[in-house]
Amino acid sequence: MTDTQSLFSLDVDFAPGAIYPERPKLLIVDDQPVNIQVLYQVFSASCEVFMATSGQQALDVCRQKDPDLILLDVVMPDMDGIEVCRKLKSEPETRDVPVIFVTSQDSPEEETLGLEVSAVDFITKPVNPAVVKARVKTHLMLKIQADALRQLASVDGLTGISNRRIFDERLQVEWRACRRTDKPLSVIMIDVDHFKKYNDHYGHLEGDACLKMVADALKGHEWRGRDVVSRYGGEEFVCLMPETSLEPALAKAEAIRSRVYDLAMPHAMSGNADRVTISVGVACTTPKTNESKELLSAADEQLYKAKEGGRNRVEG
Ligand code: GH3
Ligand code: MG
Ligand code: MG
Ligand code: MG
Repeated sequence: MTDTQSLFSLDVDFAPGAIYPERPKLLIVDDQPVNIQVLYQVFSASCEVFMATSGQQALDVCRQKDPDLILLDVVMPDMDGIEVCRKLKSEPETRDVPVIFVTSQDSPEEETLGLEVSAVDFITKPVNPAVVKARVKTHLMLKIQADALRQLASVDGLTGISNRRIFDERLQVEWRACRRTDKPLSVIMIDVDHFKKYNDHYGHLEGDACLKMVADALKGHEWRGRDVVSRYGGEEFVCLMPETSLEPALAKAEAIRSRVYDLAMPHAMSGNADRVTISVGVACTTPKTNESKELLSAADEQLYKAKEGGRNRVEG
């Protein structure tokens, strides 16, 4: 492989659907600029290279740039590579980035310690360009494969929004965060009205298209960074709004309901509306216990009330 070729020019097709980035993002960390220079020359043609000369800078650049792989020096004055790696692995945003240690400390103890803090590989200085390139390529491929699997496991195939697994995970995280900070947490539950009749009348494929339209209407709203919008199952959707009290959550729910109404998707069997409508239940609490499921049950109860009250409405 020459320097001007993509690292993936010898594509091995291990991840169905995996898209190899044209220029994978590589972070090189070393307190000696001359060492960075050596690695930069190996990778600058095939990767987008970021550099850091201290442990703290490495953490900052990693959070900002979201690299696909890190080449990490071990011995550094402020924070050594082992500590940097521990910190990266303890944060959800950075824990999946593979770390390869590059160090002159080549004792078995050092290597063991490196692997114990979840580094994927260990390369000793002075580096051999062909070897470091081959190892980086292998770990980049594994990273891309893992990204593809993570994507498959978190996105709903029909609508492209996150699935229930992600929602349940985020609910746990945000429940704990709001409990710690004494902030309210709101949930909006959405259910398409008379959807069984829709399928029966228009067919299952049209039903699928309808669910996609509803999901797009949800996605199209302005959400805040920590909000989560998921397909909860079947024709049910759910939104999580951390640090949001009942009133703004109700306003959001009403905006969603009217947006779906305004899509005016024909539904001949919907009763009065003649179009696809949704019923929405909203609940809010400031978490005090461990029982996050109570918030979902409360939203579900409100959803039931909206159905009982004649559908195409918000309760909370
Ligand atoms: P209600 O107004 O009380 O909610 O009535 P409903 O008919 O919407 O509720 P019900 O739970 O009886 O029916 C939900 C229907 O949603 C039944 C199921 O076939 C359909 N459904 C669930 N998932 C999918 C899907 O992925 N695609 C399609 N087309 N239909 C689905
Ligand atoms: Mg060093
Ligand atoms: Mg339902
Ligand atoms: Mg329904």
